[in-house]
Amino acid sequence: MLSEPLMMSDKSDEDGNTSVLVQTRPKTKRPPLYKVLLLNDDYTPMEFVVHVLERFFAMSHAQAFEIMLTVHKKGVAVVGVFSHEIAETKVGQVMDFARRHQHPLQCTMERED
Ligand code: TYC
Repeated sequence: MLSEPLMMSDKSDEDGNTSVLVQTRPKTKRPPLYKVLLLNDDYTPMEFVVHVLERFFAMSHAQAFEIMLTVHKKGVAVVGVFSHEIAETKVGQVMDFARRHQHPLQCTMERED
């Protein structure tokens, strides 16, 4: 939605004084979105990463395998875009799951511009 003031009228009275009525639109600023990033490392098994993507990011096996390979080759990939609260939850779930399985997998979040 536009956030600039909306000019409604511009009238002058009997003395020639002008007044401007300005209606500002209600500010409905959307909250920022956050990218959840998965980072490559040399030790986490590929199958574990695929499982993480299926389990926490609702990806199909084929989708999960593709993203896992992207991270493996490029070092990092965006695995989803969420509100701050959901992104934090996803990062926490992945980090906790990796830690419990003693894998060094890293997951972070980054504000979208
Ligand atoms: N590089 C890891 C390996 O060769 C696989 C891997 C992929 C690890 C993606 C982390 O986010 C990751 N076993």
